[in-house]
Amino acid sequence: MATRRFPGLALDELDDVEVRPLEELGGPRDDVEGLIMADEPVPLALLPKLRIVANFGVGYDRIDVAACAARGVVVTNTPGVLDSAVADLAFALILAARRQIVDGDRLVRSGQWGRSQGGLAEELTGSTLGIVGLGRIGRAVAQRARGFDLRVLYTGRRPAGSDLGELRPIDTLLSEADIVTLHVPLTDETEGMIDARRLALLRDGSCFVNTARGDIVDEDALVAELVSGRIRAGLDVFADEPHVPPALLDLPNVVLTPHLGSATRQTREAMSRLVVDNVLAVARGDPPLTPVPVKPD
Ligand code: 8YV
Repeated sequence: MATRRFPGLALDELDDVEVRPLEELGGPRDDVEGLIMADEPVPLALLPKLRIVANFGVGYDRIDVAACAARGVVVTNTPGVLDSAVADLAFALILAARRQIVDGDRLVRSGQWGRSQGGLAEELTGSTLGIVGLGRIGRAVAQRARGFDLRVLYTGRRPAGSDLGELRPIDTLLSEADIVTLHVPLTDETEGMIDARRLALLRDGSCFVNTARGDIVDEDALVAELVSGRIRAGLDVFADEPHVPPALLDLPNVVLTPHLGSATRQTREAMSRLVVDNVLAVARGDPPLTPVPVKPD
């Protein structure tokens, strides 16, 4: 069963796939052995014969992996194939917010160009980029930063001395960077990690970008900082998608996108390929290619 029609031809390699949103499941289904979905809670009680949950995405914060493991259900995700797309979008948001691209677009469309060109933006080249989480996606962001001559600071488990930048404790990174971009998964440790106190550490005029998960940030506190006009932001993710805090909608200092991080044709097709390869492996009785690790309770 797939909760929606995922892109690409790979899905056609699976026989007998029913496309049905989980909320339309109705009752128990003992004919479903594989579930393809995008970071949704798994209705284990309704799917007694389930063998694999193949998540279309790298983040799996809404899947109870331990409960699945206890039932013998394998959970897989799609790491690696979306790093470039997400890093590209992070830079798109950085450039859009920093160079006032959306504001400029509005100015042109409203016929105001000529009367005004808008205020001057802040240059990206040569500024300091803080990467919160130097995992696969964070590293792809750091590599792109080289082309903009950015000084890179990062938090993460990698030892100091990485050639991609300078390791900093998170509070120091937030107060030193001109641009902060989040690339940690949503976990118990990272939920609400960027709280009001940490947001207050951001420098005046700095730019905050989130392509990871909305719940990593105290959204109310972020909205308050943006309403005050003290910082800029590029936001692709929100705490309660597709709900976006109404206070953000008219702000000129925030660029909003609808969770587009992995949304390129190439990446989404690669994600579908990996999803299907995981399902086929488990169907054959082989180990899955990219299983999600089960953490001990
Ligand atoms: C979504 C994502 O899975 O990989 C992730 O963690 O958030 C995205 O790739 C994708 O947008 C499908 O909803």
